[in-house]
Amino acid sequence: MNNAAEKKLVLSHLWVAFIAFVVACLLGEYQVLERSGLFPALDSTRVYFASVSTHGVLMAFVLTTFFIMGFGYYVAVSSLKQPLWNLPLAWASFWIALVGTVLAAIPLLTGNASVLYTFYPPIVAHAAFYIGATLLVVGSWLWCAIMLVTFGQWKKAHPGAPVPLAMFATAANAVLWLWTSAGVALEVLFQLIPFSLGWIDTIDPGLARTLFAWTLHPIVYFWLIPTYIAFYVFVPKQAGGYLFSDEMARVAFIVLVVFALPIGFHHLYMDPEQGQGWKLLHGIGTFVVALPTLVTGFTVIASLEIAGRLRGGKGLFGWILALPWTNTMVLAVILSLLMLIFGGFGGIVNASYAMNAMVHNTAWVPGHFHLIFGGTTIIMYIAIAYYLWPLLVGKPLFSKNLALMQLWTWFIGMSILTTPWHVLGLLGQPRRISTVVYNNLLTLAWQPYEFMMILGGLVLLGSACLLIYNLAKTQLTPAAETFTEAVEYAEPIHAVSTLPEYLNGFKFWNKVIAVLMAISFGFPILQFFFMDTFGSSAWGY
Ligand code: HAS
Ligand code: CU1
Repeated sequence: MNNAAEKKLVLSHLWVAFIAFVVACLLGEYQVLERSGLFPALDSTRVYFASVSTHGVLMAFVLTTFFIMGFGYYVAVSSLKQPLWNLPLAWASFWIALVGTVLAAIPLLTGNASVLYTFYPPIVAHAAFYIGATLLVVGSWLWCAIMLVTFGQWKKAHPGAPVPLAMFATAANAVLWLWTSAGVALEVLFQLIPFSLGWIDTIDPGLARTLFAWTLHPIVYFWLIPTYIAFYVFVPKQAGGYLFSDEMARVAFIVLVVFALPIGFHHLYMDPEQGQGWKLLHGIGTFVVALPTLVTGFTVIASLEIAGRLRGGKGLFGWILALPWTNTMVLAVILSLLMLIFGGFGGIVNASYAMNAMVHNTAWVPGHFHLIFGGTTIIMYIAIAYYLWPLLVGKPLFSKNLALMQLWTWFIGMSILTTPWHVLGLLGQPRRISTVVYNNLLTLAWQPYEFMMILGGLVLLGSACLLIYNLAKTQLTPAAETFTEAVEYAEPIHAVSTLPEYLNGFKFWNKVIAVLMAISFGFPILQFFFMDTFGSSAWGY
């Protein structure tokens, strides 16, 4: 990418993402301190829930959306080697999303939107929160349009040619996000905004939770796709090898997109508003969507093995030691995969209908998603930042050692934070509570784990600060010499010269998604319009 204007666009997005990230890490540490009950001066239910709502929104919506948009622009321009379609629209999208974020932040920080990042009614926030969140989503929709138009233009100019894998996956994410966000958009526009403005007196939480479940599963893959893009298109090259299979990667992205959507009821297993048959159907789909992750694990580890052997690694596991562990991208992928083993295992436990009863609404669930989102997913966002920053600012990374230390501390901190969280869940600690001081016996049993979590959070906060320091220093330190490195995308072992259209575009898959969504959500949503609903009154702020 040579154009300074495009680099500025990408950097602006990534800075917003990482500033949100570090603020959210600070809030996270406050939360484990407050919840532990060990510091009576901090005790405050009101501040706790304002903080945890802000933390969740910053991590799950602001960090992710801005990172995905910025990275998407970079991939589009650098992999397709063409200027971005409609730079002014991209800036408009940035500002709309940023204004939305600020608008939502005001009620969040003043305790008027303590509804957590899932904002389930009947708890209700100040309308500014929902309107702000809507603007963030509208900004991201413009990004989707830019990605898909760019994708289409390239295909038109190169008839029959395979779209570069990085852009194929980015466009897949844009398609996924348009489908994904429709559920929550319906909920916010027709239920939450009118409710928070007092235009309607009651709300149907069952319908709201169903619409949110439409969004809640696929959104996690919207967050995950940049991580998988790095796995496939950066890691093999950085490790000194080749991508094991380009086609397999496309299949994984397609299955991820198609099956992420019709399965959200695994978040509603313990809810009363949907029947068991529908839950079972969604449960089966959930196991299907674990497959692309297994395929991804296989392909990435195979690519790493190729690299390890090319570097002289011998024997069954000797190739692992031969990998360049001091390359930030390679270290990050190893740590990411390690966290995926247990993070994914936790997901499979959650997805198993009967076992879900054991862990639902316990501390196990935040344990699961901090490990697989904060760990597996975010460590690759960080690795992408270390890789792109020098290319964006035209200077070498300020300190590679600091970066390696930061990745290790992120991994160690996340392990210290999430292992006790899982255990606490199995011990029966509920999630979403502002204090763990229940009665003497429970408090005693939980306390050692609470200590560990405070320590884990502290390590993570330190690690996040190291990241920001390194990125800021990279950008602000005057360059000693001109920096000429360019982005390098991995080559597959077997180059692809032609591809069937269904592996090179999404027209067919959109139709499949439409059918699957009609089957899996049609009746469950329509039923609400054919039954007597009494609705709930507002609760909260
Ligand atoms: Fe999840 C709840 C099921 C993946 C995020 N999940 C959540 C929530 C979030 C979240 C945020 O079925 C909380 C929502 C809320 O607040 O209520 N999740 C799954 C399943 C998967 C899964 C089946 N989740 C994710 C990802 C997330 C994420 C990815 C974010 C990025 N999740 C659930 C369920 C719930 C849930 C239920 C509801 C719980 C409840 O009751 O509320 C799957 O995609 C996971 C598949 C992954 C695997 C792992 C394969 C392992 C591999 C690693 C191999 C590595 C090796 C090491 C061998 C099966 C591929 C190599 C080493 C070297 C050195 C080379
Ligand atoms: Cu899910």
